[in-house]
Amino acid sequence: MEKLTDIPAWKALLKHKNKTESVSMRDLFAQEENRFESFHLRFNDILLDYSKNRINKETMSLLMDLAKQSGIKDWTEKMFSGEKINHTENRAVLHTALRNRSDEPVYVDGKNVMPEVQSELKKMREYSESIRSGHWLGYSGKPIIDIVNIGVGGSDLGPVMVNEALHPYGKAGLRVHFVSNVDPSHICDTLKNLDPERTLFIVSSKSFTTQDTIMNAHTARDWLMENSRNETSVAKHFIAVAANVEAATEFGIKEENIFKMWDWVGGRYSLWSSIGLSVAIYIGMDRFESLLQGAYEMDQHFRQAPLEENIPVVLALLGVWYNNFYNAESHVLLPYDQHLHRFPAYFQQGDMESNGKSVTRDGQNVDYATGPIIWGELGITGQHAFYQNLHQGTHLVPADFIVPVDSLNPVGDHHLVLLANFFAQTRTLMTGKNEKEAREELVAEGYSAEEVERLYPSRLMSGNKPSNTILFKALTPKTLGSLIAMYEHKIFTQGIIWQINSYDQPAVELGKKVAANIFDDLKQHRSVEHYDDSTNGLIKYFLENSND
Ligand code: G6Q
Repeated sequence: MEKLTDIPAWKALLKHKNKTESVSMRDLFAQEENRFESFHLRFNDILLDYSKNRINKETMSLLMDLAKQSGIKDWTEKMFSGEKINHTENRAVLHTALRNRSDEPVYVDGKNVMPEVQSELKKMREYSESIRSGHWLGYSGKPIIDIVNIGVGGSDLGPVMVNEALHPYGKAGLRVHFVSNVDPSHICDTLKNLDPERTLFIVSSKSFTTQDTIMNAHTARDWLMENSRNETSVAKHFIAVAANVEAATEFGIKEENIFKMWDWVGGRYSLWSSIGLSVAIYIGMDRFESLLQGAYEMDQHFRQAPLEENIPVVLALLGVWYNNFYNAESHVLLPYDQHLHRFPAYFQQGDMESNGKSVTRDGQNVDYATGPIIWGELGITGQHAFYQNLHQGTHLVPADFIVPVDSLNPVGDHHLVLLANFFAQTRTLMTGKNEKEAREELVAEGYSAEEVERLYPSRLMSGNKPSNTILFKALTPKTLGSLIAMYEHKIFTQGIIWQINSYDQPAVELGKKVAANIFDDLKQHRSVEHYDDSTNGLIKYFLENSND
């Protein structure tokens, strides 16, 4: 494998950056009349405007060369066709098979996985309909009204995000709760308001060994037992989603109530599997399938569209441009839709757990930056908080602005005000405010010449801050599916360019192991000396002061 920094396109991009960095976007917009036309793409009802970036046509052409020379198209086919591209775990990466809406078979080790996928979807439909219709009864014969998903990380963030995003489509009278934190407050606060006779727990854990989840599940089961005083109630109130069926059965969940997971689905890509069961119950299976359909259509676009017209590829390349050639260390996601409030958190995991790696596919340490810090918040909230730093701070933070054209709750001018803010921010980030404008503004506000002289520097904004704008018609299950898949493929493309494995997570696993060891020490009240001095000292302090 050729070293990334030796690839001809990489070297050409370095030169190009030095040649073009002094040109501001404001100048570029002044020079090119049709910049929007040149730098926007459309897919179904999604529009990506990437004209407010520090790019010209040559930049994009060189970035496309980088994608080609990195073998994106070949790698894409490898992923879709079930090749074991997660080489450290020797696994295929096939979340795309979970939303494959065609008749095309998908093979893993020579076996078509589609029949199993279809059969799990059928089971999801049966279960979700039975719960939604009130046919599924709790131990005392009452229908279910509260669903609690117990899971963490990839078994939590996806369903949480989608349930929030699609809240307007949820069934009235059903409530979905999520317990992820092993901090007892999370499960205790949740259970406090629930009726054990009408609550269903979904224990979502691919491994079914994650301590946080299993502990929360045990506490939920104890709560149910205390109330029902009947062993058999577990069967009526617990469903599991797990690859480790044996462990789920051992926990006491009936085999027929266990939904399958496969090792070719990574946790942070598992939303499309039965890990999405809480979503299917809440919004109904037809809408869950629309979510899959939206993702499938984006998969087709990613697989088939030429690189230049490929939305995930363009987003990925722009990210590489700032990450590696402008040394931007973070990337911010700014949805302007209340229902998307968990979207940044979801892709914080999706991106950072995938591309936060320092070793290449052939085991070499990288000497360039890989995945950036992903962060974000509802854009409109951020405007009254951290946007000050985006406009006038010293860091370069490329941003994605995301908004629906129509609100699902059209009331008065609310949505127009939201959009006015949305458009104002991307424009101002790009233009900034120059000296002339700052002075004129102060004069218009009535300041004296002397005050203008003193105050104008603090009003200067350098502008030239890059942003992508993503507009879509309305937040429907299908569009949401497409948006999620769009970011997944962006992450994939970047991982290929950076020559890393985006699909393992050794640091997450290490965290689980180290915590399990320390837990044994704490449980046995064992004063320790085998860790570093800081950890030993902290544990000692804890043991001396704990009420346990
Ligand atoms: C995701 C990660 C991680 C994982 C959780 C939960 O890609 O591996 O977030 O999803 O640690 O794991 P289990 O589903 O096995 O409980």
